[in-house]
Amino acid sequence: MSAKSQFNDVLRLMREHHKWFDKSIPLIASENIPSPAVREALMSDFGNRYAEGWPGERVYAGCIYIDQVELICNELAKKVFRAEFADCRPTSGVVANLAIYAAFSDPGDYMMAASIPSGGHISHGKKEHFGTAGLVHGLNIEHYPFSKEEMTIDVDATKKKITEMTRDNKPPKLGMFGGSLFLFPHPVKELADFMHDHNMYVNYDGAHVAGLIAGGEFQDPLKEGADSMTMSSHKTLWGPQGGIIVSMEKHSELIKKAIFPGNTSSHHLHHVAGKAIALAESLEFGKEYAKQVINNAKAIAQALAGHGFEVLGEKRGYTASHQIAVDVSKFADGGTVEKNLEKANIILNRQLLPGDIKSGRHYMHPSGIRIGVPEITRLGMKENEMKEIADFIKRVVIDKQDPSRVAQDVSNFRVQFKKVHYTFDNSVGAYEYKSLLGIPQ
Ligand code: DSN
Repeated sequence: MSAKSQFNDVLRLMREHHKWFDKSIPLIASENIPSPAVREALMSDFGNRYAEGWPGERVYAGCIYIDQVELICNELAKKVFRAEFADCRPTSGVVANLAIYAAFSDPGDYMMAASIPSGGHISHGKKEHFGTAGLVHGLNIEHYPFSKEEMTIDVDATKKKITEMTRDNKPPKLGMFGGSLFLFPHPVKELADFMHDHNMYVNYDGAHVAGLIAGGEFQDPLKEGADSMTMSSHKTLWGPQGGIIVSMEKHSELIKKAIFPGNTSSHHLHHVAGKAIALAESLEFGKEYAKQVINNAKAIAQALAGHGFEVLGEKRGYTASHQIAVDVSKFADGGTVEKNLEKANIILNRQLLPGDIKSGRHYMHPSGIRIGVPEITRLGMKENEMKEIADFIKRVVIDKQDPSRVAQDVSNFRVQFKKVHYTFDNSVGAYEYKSLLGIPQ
């Protein structure tokens, strides 16, 4: 195959991807659709430059405009997250977590975190599972005791575990809250003082829920006692892919050094511009959006439960966040369900649920699926649409209808939802392909 035909293939495949998402229902909990302004930032020349260091103290020339944008970005992040200090340079949530590990711990130290089936993220993981914390920073990980019924960390059992670890000469240095399967707030205010009294630092990984925290509709980790909060800039917060750290001022110097030179060189300046735009949108529209996200997540949970699905967290109203977890094992394994729904243009991911590893389930065939509503909410969908989506899911998973038939109905349903909402300018379609080469869509 010639280089020119592969060049053309890439351009064609990107257009195909846009067309597909334009007629699909995107339900991946860790994704969102950025505004046209964020997409414009990603196309700018900022992405071709270097700006190592802090604004005004760069290692490179050529940063006059870049510095101004980065300062705006940090100011906005402080305002949005009600923080004394913000640094928008981490290039991802994983890099943000690595910077916190470097700032607050040494290799060989112990960290408390949630296990993957209890919602923890790979970047909090053990070395033997190739998790970032263990593999890259050499941390030893101990998992929080977790209550499946409450779908959150068990406070009393955690205090007992920290006490025992301290007694056994394995005192934890860092408590990591937050994660990827994240239905209800974690007990930061219940545990932060206890952890500080045990000489621990407390970080909250708000990758998933940053947009909800920005809108004031989830917990407020820094107020509740966390030393720092790491996050992704592209999940419920609707920016470009990347990371942000916010903290108290007293930790700022440690964190800055841990980010540069510790964990970044180029910090993807087009993404910093995009983060600034997303944060400005969040300041203006974030509260209304966060409320609707949570209402939508509750509505889809109720509709699915009404169809006979086992939605986790029933006792607590299924969810207080942007996502729900569904045990689909009485119909098929999560991997099969994910694949069948994808054929119907309903895009979500399979999910390990608490107890899955113990019962010998592989992550390719877990018992669950995870459904997130950040992207469909940004497309303007509300509670009624959640019922329609639950019907589509039932038709594929329970009624075993031909997914291609459902895909047609999904495509018709999507016709009314082509624009990004909660932004200053949505003149370009959400998934409209804008070609610099003048290639028609
Ligand atoms: N693993 C991703 C998720 O929660 O989907 C986040 O990095």
